[in-house]
Amino acid sequence: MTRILQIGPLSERFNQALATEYQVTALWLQADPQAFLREQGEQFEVVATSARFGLSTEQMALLPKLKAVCSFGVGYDSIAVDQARDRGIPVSTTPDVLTDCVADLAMGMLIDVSRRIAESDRFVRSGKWEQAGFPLAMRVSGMRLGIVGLGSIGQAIARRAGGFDMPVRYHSRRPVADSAYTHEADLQELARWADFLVVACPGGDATRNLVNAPVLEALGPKGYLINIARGSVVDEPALINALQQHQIAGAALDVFAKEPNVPQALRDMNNVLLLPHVGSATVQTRQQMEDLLTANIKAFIESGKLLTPL
Ligand code: 8YV
Repeated sequence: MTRILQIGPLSERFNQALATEYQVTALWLQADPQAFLREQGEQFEVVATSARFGLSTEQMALLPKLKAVCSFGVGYDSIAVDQARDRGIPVSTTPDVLTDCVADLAMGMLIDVSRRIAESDRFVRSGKWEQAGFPLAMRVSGMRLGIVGLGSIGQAIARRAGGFDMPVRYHSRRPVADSAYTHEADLQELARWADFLVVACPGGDATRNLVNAPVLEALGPKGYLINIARGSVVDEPALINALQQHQIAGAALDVFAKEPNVPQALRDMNNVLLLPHVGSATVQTRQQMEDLLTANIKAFIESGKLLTPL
């Protein structure tokens, strides 16, 4: 029977269902996970993990019989995909099922930070409304939206922005074929043009600190940054500096450089919306992500093929 190594816990229902169906070892329950892998890593053929728990280069090296990696989530920057490719090990993620929810949240964050929704909620709760009126906010409809990365999530954000009559342009390494939106090869130029810059590209080495000090400066004092991708894409100290120097108007962040640690400087600012990495976190989407993870594991064990390989 194929032995599965599960790196970290998902929902209780998922953990139980997987363990009922297959022979599963929970790595997170081992006293010393690394020592466990050194001693027993050779028995596992399939890894079940998530974008959060990943599978490091060191871990993968301790799994000599590994044949497939099945992950929950669309990001794979935490998984040693280069080593997997070199060893001919296929990796699956859970694309598409989370696209709508992440794009919905990106629009929600954009509207929140510009119309100052969370900030005005704090204003009412603290009793300040009885002393003064709330300052004016920034318009959303008709404003310019720059998207970094026009994959399926970026495209879903662009479609939603159409409902707000927002002109859309995007930056990516290569123009997306047949896209109706204008490609901007220079990210600084896109930031200069945009009122809102939404980060929707993959994380990892290729995009590390792509949104840096010059890009934030180009976004300018009336521009907002929204990040639903990975904290690694934004130079976090440069972002804090740009906010403190009022070089940009505000930011809405669902992801951070060292989750779950959010720098105090960001927490101290009223024009910053902070969310605990909840882009895909709805009952419906998380269920679909777990179902797709299970379906990938089942397909691999039964047919040797993943349903949604990278
Ligand atoms: C996940 C994510 O919720 O899909 C991704 O890449 O970041 C989120 O949807 C989370 O990271 C799962 O572990």
